[in-house]
Amino acid sequence: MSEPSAPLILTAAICGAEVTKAQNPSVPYTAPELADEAARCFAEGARVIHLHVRRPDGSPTQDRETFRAAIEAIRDRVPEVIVQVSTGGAVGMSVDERTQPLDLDPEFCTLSTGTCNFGDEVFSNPFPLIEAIATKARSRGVRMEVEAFDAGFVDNALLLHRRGLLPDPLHIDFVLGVPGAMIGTEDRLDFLRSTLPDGATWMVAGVGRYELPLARAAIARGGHVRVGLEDNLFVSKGVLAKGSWELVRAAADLAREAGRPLATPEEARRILSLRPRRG
Ligand code: KMH
Ligand code: ZN
Repeated sequence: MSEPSAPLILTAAICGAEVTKAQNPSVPYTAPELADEAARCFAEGARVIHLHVRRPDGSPTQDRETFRAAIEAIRDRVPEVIVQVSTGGAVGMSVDERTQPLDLDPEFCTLSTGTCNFGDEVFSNPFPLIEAIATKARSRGVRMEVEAFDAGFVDNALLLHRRGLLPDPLHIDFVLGVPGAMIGTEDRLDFLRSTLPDGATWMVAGVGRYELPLARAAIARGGHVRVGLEDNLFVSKGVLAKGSWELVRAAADLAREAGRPLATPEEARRILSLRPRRG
């Protein structure tokens, strides 16, 4: 478990699958827009870009070639940044659709380890689907970040870990505040942290109004933090963020206040146990 003074890894969730330009014009859709936003977030201190991609009309896709174009554009602008591809995609996508970006041998991906309500829909992750995604990621040497939207997701991740499908050390993102799943209060965070084995690393992604309060709580407890328009469109009540970079800046300000240095890209790769990039 990391110390409250340990380097802090900030992840920027710049796009997501659900938020739209109609809600916030700064949501990026195209490869150049994604690369511009990634560069701005990196400049503010983000070391990981959690990546979804869109069709030109903004609809979510997990298309391999769309991911390839986005990753290449991001790499051209910010070669040092860690790109984490989503295998969650959008509600209703098949496992074959969701795992397409793994064919590109990314260094990092997500793995949602349970099923929950997601607004008025259901984010469905039955065990055979979770195991199929984990098996494909493992076979290609892609490091996985567990996305835990609820307490049972953590228990499922521990089960997969015991079965050898999730390698050591576990790295878990507590995604709290999704309508229909666990809320983003500090008592929930403290309970979830208490369930982790020694050596696991953890972070929070607070959804909506929970984003910055949970970031502050995680920073104080030695955890890592994800912010960005995927999770929250506003920098303060009623004020749209000008981009994910503004939310990264707010999280970096919280880190400075708390005396947490921001991780360099090298430190972030070491803390996250990432393998060296293959080009
Ligand atoms: N869009 C959500 C339904 C992930 O990226 O791995 C799932 C999600 C998780 O965003
Ligand atoms: Zn996502």
